[in-house]
Amino acid sequence: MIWSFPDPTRTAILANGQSYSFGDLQQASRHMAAQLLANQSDLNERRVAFMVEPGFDYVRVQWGIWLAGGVGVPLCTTHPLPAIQYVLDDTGADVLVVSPAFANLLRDDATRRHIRFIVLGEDETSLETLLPTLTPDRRAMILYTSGTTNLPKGVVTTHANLDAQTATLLKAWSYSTCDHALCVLPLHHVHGIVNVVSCTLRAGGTVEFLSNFSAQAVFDWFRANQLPNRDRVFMAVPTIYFKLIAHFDTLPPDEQTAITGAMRACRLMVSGSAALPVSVMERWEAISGHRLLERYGMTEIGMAISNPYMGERRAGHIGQPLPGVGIRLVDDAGLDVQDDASPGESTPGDASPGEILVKGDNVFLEYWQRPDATEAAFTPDGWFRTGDVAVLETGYYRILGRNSTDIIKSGGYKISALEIEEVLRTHPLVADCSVVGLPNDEWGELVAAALVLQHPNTPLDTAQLSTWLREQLPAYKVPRRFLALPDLPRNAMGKVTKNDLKPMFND
Ligand code: MLC
Ligand code: AMP
Repeated sequence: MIWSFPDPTRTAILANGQSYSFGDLQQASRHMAAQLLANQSDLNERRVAFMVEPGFDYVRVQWGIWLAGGVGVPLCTTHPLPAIQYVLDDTGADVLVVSPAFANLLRDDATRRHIRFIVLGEDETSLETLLPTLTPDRRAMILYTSGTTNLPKGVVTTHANLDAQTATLLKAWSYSTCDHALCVLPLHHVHGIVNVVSCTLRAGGTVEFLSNFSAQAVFDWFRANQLPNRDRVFMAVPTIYFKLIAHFDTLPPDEQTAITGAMRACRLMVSGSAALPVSVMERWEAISGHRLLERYGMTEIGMAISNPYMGERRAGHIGQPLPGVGIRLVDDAGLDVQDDASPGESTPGDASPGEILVKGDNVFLEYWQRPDATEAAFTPDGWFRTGDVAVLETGYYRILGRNSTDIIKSGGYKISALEIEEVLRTHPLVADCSVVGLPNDEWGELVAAALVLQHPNTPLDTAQLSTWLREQLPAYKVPRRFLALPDLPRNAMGKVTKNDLKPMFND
């Protein structure tokens, strides 16, 4: 999944005040590949996990793994150790590459596992070696996603998948060598990896990295001097636009005016990974002069449906299928709810909701070592079941929700309620529990837990419980609301009725 670049002198990456050309990136990636290969001719899809800060190092490691024939497993830089260990166990990674900042966190673990441990800048040599020739059907990457099972699953994409996912976006959103994109997103998910970094670099544009999101730093970036002949591109989740608006509202009027002026020159601003509230879209348009392009995607499929680059960007809607991506809406019986497969021809009033099914070269290969889950995720004729329910309204798809209350989207992260429940049940004070997502303007959904306590008369110390949870779960999975109940609402089959539970948090 490495592309050839006509001009090696062009700037590929800006990070930490340094500038790196495409030539630098290609050479550094080949050195990394040579180091990973050692004396082998091909990594043959061995898994290489890497916990590397966003920037030049991240990309050279990712590309080095691909050049060497390995499968890249990017680790979240903020996850607690148990969450990282789960990914290392599940992938069976036998090489772990880390930035120096993470060496102490992971060195002992790597030693215990007897896996190769490479600390960037410490254990490196500038080697060149013959690189393997890879066929597009080879596995390239595993990303972990939470689903309707209690443990995250590894989504395996091939080089061909990544090629299709990036090629379709390059055309649909007109990426070019003139692009200068800002990356504020985490680099263990497709939004940051594919849409921001891979697409921009494939087009020959420049990616500038912020190590993590800060509203002021984003506005400073818009206001900083423009690179000559460059167009700024910005992509984020709705929570980030919400936070940018909130910060903008605190700034003095002259600063607001300057930011607004700077943002108008931007080529493209995109929102995705969760539903963009119409109020956020409208307010952002007033501030920036840009009508956000909202699109729909998923770890398993990259991007599938998008509002047009040119043409009406309809608020509250995700747009139309991207070129090369097949989309169907089906009912519970698996029958199409659309009479007409060409979306532009539907009329108001004919919309019936259905689950979105997706087919195309963009669709992932498999869940890592979970053949049953992979089989269950596809229809017998090969359509991927997204679990998202949508309607088609005069040529534009609109998401209505998901067919499972066990999946929560918070801050653009997908979270499995079952995973959090499983951890909560191991706490000595918790007899039973149920986790739900509550609607929230800032986060999309807020994680909330209803608890049946072992000792109902002893008050629950939620601060202590949160601290305990944070040692095991990433911060964004830790419930922000707790509610002690004598019992959980259940249906006749004994299953907790989460839709009945949610309003109880308002009482
Ligand atoms: C963090 N906090 C939360 C939270 N996440 N509170 C409630 N709900 C959440 N989900 C709290 C933290 O605990 C902390 O509080 C405070 O907010 C600041 O934490 P932070 O980690 O510094 O937050 P911040 O940097 O502001 O993070 C917000 C964010 C981040 C929006 C930048 O969530 C993010 O990067 N989201 C993007 C995820 C993403 O890339 N998804 C794409 C998936 S791919 P305290 O009390 O601890 O100080 C996909 C497919 C597709 O979906 O279509 O793209
Ligand atoms: P993930 O598994 O983290 O890749 O998240 C994918 C999920 O994010 C999808 O299945 C949708 O539920 C949700 N999603 C992505 N984009 C949008 C959008 N524009 N509107 C609503 N939901 C979205």
